Amino acid sequence: MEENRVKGKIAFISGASSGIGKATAEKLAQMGVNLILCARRENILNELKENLEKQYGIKVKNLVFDVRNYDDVLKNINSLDDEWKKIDILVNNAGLAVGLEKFYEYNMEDVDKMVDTNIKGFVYIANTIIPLMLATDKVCTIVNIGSVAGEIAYPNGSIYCATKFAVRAISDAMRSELIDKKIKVTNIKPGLVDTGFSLVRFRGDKEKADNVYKGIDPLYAEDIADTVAYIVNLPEKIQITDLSITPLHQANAIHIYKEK
Ligand code: NDP
Ligand code: 8X3
Repeated sequence: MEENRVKGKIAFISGASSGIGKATAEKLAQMGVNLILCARRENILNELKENLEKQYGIKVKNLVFDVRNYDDVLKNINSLDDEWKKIDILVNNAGLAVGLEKFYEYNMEDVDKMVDTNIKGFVYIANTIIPLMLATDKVCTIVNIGSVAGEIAYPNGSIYCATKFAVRAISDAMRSELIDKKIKVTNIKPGLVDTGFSLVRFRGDKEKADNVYKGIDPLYAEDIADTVAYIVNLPEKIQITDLSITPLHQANAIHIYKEK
């Protein structure tokens, strides 16, 4: 096995109760990383904490809050003990799509949900954690979960795509601003990953959600978790800036081959 450079470090993962965030928590726990897990669903986080601590002998701290509420972001992160504030790794992952509709047919509640979670919540988390990372004087890594939707906008995905274009823009600016500091910034852009994502997008309609992954062998959350683990475990001097990752038959957000 490759050298483990992350054992004993601290990772903060937003959106850790499902999909990519949950799989990343499991993968990093397996590598001996202590975890701060954030999401709104407390019961899932509690169960995850119990399992990971028991199975891997690591420490887990759960923070139950909505990333859209800046006061709660500040209150929760600032209330961490000094030892927990020494965060080495941030996986800024919490996000969602709601609806797949023509731009002029979106209702503003759904627009607000996507913008408030994927852009504002994303900013609130990074903005609060970066000063903590700078204070540690250690080499830290921020992994921002963007999307292939942040490279090419597809029909009926205007708002979601815009939020992921924003993740890409902010990641680029962040990386440049931190150029003389010890913080690496990676923007991972996954394609189709079979998680809770489509069920949320289609408001619980399982048939519509399953249809997204029909005729193609999609990625799974564990595939992205392995990629995150690879990135954060690199030698200190190596930074992956951008990384698109798709299933075999997906070229980008709009070009997907599906078997009939
Ligand atoms: P899931 O729906 O499985 O997971 C989303 C996670 O985000 C959950 O843990 C959810 O927790 C959390 N979350 C959502 N809203 C909030 C909020 N307001 N406050 C706190 N946590 C929140 O989807 P994925 O794992 O697929 O999505 C993770 C990220 O990956 C997203 O940013 C998504 O855009 C991105 N992505 C997904 C792709 C895919 O095909 N699946 C492809 C490319 C990118 P809870 O509900 O408990 O709060
Ligand atoms: C999620 C992948 O292609 O459905 O970001 O937008 S896609």
